[in-house]
Amino acid sequence: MTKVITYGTYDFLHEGHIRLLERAKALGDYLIVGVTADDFDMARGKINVRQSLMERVEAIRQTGLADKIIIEEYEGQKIDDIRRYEVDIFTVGSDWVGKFDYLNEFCKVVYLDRTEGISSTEIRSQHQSLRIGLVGETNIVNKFKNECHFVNGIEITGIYASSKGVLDRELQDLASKTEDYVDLLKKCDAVYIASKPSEHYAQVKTALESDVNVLCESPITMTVDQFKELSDLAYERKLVLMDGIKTAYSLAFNRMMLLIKSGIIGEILSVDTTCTSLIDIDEDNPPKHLWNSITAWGPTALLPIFKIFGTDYVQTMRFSKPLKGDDDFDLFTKISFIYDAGVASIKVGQGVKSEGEMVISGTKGYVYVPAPWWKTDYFEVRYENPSENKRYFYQLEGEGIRYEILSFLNMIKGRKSYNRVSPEISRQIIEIVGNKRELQNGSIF
Ligand code: C2G
Repeated sequence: MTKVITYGTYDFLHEGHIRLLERAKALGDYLIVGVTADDFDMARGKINVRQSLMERVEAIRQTGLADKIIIEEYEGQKIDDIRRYEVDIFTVGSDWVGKFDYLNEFCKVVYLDRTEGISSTEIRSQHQSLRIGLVGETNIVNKFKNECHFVNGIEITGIYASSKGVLDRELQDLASKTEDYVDLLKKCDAVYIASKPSEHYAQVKTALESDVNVLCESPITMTVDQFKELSDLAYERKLVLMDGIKTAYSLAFNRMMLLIKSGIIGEILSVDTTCTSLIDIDEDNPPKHLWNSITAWGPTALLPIFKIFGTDYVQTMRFSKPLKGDDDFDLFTKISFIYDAGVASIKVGQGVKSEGEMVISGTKGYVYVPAPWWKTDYFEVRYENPSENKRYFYQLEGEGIRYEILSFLNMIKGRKSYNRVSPEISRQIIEIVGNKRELQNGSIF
């Protein structure tokens, strides 16, 4: 007798799950189905599981496909189960390719093709998965795809990318199945756009016109007028247009914001943020229109400033230096903001390196967030007397992307309170990032 085992959460059991169970059963004579316990899902970082363990087990039982149902409660249990039940084949969907190869030591491992875009019925019915399409060709798309696996109720339908170079195998395979952008939109309820900033406007517009919700890497557009047009369009069509700044969804960042608003460092007088990265720049072939210092880092660096002081600054002073041989590529920018209540500054570089920290200074103490502050799980509140200093640590799951995806999902379901970047902040980010005067060598404006 060939024994097969498979595992899953099986939240609101759907056709994709059932097809997988049928094919798993067909691999042998006896099927064991492991259903994840709530605690185990929490420990493995899976969020948004809506049904209780009992409901999920009952749904599996009703399919009549499982000869035995077990509960998966701990990391490493799969090895124990395979041994205990003398399993011959372990199987799971192709979204896990490679992840369970280590079980080959104990039994045969088979990855079965997932059922993509499981249903064409509207996600507005509460339990339907959200079918999401990816757009873009930067590494962040790989990260985003990986994070989608942790958010229950999300299905990746496909990816549209102008080049496939940096995409991982799974995405390259998906990309080769997508004919064009409009074709992708037809199969989606939502898209995540991480293409070049110059392409955002047209892509967001086409998506909204196709009744598809949009999460777009910040800046959403390069001009305030375009942003207004797209916001109005989203509003008219009752769609979500969300600004993708992952730091806004990090737990530590949000807790820190609440703490300083509660007065823990007194009145705030200054906020200073630095975000830089070194990239390979081919001087013979300048990276025209790619993410430069202000487009790649500006939105993140500006976020805490606008959240703390608002967007009503009195004056700015800016120093920008372009890449040699490409006046369009902003290599380094420093901007100072003067507010009635205090001052702030951002320092961003793409091809320049500095200490990526954030310091928020107040009348009673200061907050120090070490580099890289934009994906922090840790910060310190420091006082004159160091014995009063406090350290805070919050687990950061997936650089904030996981919670960004969950917020997007909740906003689509009509829960506006999940938005962490107000339209006013998005608008003001575009105002700053899109303010592209002729960049002369080291211009000040
Ligand atoms: N699945 C599928 N098609 C879908 C959705 C899911 O074939 N459209 C498969 C998954 O690949 C998995 C099973 O159905 O094999 C259960 O999916 P989930 O409930 O999402 O569980 P998952 O998080 O994949 O857990 O220890 C847990 C297991 O590792 C898998």
